[in-house]
Amino acid sequence: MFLNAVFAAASLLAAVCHVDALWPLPRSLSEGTSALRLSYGFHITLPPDIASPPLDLIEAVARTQAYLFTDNLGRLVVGRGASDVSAFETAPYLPELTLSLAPGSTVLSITAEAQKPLGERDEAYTLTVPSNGSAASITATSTLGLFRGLTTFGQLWYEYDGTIYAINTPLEVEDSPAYPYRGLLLDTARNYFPVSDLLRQLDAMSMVKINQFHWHVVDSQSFALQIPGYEELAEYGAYSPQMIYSASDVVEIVSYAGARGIDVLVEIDTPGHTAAIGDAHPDFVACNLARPWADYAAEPPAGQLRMANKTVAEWTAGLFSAVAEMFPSTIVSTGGDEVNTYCYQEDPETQAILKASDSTLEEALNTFVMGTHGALLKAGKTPAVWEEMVLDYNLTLSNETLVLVWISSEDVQAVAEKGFRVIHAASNYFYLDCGAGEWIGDDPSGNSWCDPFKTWQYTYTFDPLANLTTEQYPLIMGGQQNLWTEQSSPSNLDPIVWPRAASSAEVFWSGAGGNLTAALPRLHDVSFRMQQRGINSIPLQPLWAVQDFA
Ligand code: CP6
Repeated sequence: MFLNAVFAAASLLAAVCHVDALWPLPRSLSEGTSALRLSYGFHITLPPDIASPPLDLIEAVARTQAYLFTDNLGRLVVGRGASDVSAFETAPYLPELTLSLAPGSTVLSITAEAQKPLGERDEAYTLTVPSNGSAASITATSTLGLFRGLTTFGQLWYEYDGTIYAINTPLEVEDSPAYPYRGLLLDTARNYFPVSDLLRQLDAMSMVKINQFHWHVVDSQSFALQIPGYEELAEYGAYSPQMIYSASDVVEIVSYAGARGIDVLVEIDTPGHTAAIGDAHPDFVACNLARPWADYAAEPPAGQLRMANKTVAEWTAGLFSAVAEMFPSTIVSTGGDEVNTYCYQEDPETQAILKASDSTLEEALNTFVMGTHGALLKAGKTPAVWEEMVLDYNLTLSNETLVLVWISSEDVQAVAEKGFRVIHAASNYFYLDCGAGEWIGDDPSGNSWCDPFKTWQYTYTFDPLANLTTEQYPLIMGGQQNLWTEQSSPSNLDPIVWPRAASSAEVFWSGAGGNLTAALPRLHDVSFRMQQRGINSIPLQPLWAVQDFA
């Protein structure tokens, strides 16, 4: 009786002081309460049966090993009451982590696995950490799975007074993502970000197993991408010659991403959001700098491609062929949000073309989109579009088209009813930014000072399958948080994104239904670990906060 009570109290304590920092939570996790120390000679062994392991796997192993000794995630745990250091002062030492691929696995690089089509990316792994000092192991059927396992392994370790230790062994993790697409959108057109800032975002993304960088690289404000054969666009449309992503920058970004299990989905938003194309090609753009701008565009400056013009449509298709060659991803976005029809009604040239061909604006849009999507399909790509392209217009889009829902998560149902695959990106859950409203003076009241900004807690409560039928579930590919950068620059990039963007990373890896109270200390640890690795992630609570609110 007495003993039972002691055991009950002990296990309750273990539950309350559950201090590991796994994020996102694995699909299946079983962990004990024994401490384990990392041996000073600890090493990670590559799969012995691979003759020449891919370079990106070798480098990932080296990074993981180095982080174990530099993350120093210790002060947090002590502050939480796990200050009985004797528990690990006598703990066994872990000498080794062995990686192995299941027999018969095809050995590709992490990069090649990450760049596969959605649904073919094998991210599953098993991680075992015994408590007695015998070797830990990660097994998988792909190098990408091994990489995800390394990320999880790296989250187990704390530091106290020079000792690196884990407190939750023996540990068994069996893991794979609930959704294949877990993304982050960054807009580099409203404000420019140096390449080093983007690489740092990729580091942070990989820490929480985000696997898709949606790069909204150009927009009406600036055209920052140098495209072979179309160099004039950045030459005239960028903010400055320094604020351009060169073709070699793109190679660097894409390869840095790939080595961290991230695919780069580039977006050239068309036919709206294209005023900057008019800097190089004034004739291609209607309503460029029209007044008042609010009649012609969602935000200034107005200007969108003369999509009804055959020359413009063919030129744009050619642009997508060139873009498709720059990016190894199988997905490319042609945008399609916020097309302003009034602009085309007011554009004499567009009206003359429509009249001469006896066609409607919608037909012209369909021809234009069939051109850009045709170029992508010919290059072996899957087109992605914003939701208006399927909800507001009757276009003959391929069934394979991926649809990004941004206006409201309530629109997901309608997109799914049309049979398209969906990526959740809606402003009512997934927007990281403080919007354009304040800048253009929409709401001087001060009430919505930071709309559509969402807290990590709110994003975390999202259910990706809400209001859908079971038949529609397979259409949900995952989702992403978005940073539009009208009011962000390198000065606030990390703090406005991290750790909030980790919120959807867990929703789409682990599935809906996570517990907010239990998530807070784990996410706080993620943020702290990010800071240790040079990402300026913000805190969620005082450094020494006691976590036992429950
Ligand atoms: N830019 C582009 C934007 C937005 C979109 N597309 C946007 C719209 C509404 C809000 C925030 C951002 N700034 N190209 C919508 C996909 Cl609230």
